[in-house]
Amino acid sequence: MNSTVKFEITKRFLAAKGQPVSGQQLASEFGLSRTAIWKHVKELEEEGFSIETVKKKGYVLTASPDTLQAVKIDQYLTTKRFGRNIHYQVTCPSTQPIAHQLAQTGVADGTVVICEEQTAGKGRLARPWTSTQGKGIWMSVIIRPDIPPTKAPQFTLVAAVAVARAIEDIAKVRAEIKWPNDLLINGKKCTGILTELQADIDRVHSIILGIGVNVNQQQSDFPEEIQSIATSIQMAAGHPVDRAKLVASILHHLEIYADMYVKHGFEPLKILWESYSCTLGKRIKAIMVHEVIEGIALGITNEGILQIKSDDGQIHGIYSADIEIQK
Ligand code: BT5
Repeated sequence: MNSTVKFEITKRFLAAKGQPVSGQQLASEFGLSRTAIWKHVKELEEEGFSIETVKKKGYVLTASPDTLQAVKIDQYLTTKRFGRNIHYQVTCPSTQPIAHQLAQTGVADGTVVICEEQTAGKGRLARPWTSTQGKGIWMSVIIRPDIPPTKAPQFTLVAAVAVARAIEDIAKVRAEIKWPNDLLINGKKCTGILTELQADIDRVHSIILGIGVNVNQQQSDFPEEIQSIATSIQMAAGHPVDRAKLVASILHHLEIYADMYVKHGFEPLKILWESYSCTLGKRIKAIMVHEVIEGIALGITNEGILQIKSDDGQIHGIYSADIEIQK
């Protein structure tokens, strides 16, 4: 859980919002010497926190680094379970394999693996996912719903709605959902979702929900090959966005919607999903591994299957594909 002594002390500094926190009081509260408290303060300074010592009053936190360590997210968390256990790393190849390993050790529902930079971030079908240092949200959420594996793919849609709601709440920017796993702002991709599964034939053990959000990149931060298709929330909002606040909001909505889905199925979420969709009613091309289908996107079923009506009037159910929206 998010609760070492250093975590609790930092939490106290953040909650004080620029007011002094007494070293003596912290020492007696945590059963530590004042020197031990001072050592924690020095460690925090090394991590980029600015802390001033005010005589007879205590320590004042004047600035904190723009990072996604557990304590930064925790100050905004409103959830019961999601994000109450956060594994943070500055850099890692990908948060997905770390989450897969943790899931096998039986960690709690809603455990999060998050980092500042991925050196080998991945998308679907082993495609690369660019994860620039300190500019985005690169996280995997471990969810343990009591559902059969056939009901797992809808979690991509549930997560898409949660992220769209969070972007709207925190940045006041409207993102649209492109079935199945992309969020677009002004037609360009700002979020990708990768849903992976640990299951046996009739029961899900864990869903590893990989969520990548471009938050504070400028266009030049993206590699050339994706500059014309990628965007960030900052590029649309016109100002930087607090990533920790956005993570907390994603987890808030994700917990609500995941619980709703497990309890009531996809139907109540479908209306919400449709309200964010930029796919429905459009002429689209669905590109699958062995087949391409063109037609009008009619809607999604309660199973999350996209229905396309091709020119010959036939209705096709698509489980997963890359979608091109035609002009
Ligand atoms: C996705 O795949 O969109 C799923 C991305 C999931 C990323 C998260 S980050 C945390 C967790 N850890 C991981 O390693 N992954 C997950 P797909 O639909 O296959 O889209 C991949 C395509 O998006 C690439 O082929 C590029 O064209 C494009 N792309 C790559 N990086 C991008 C970025 N940062 N922003 C927008 N588009 C990008």
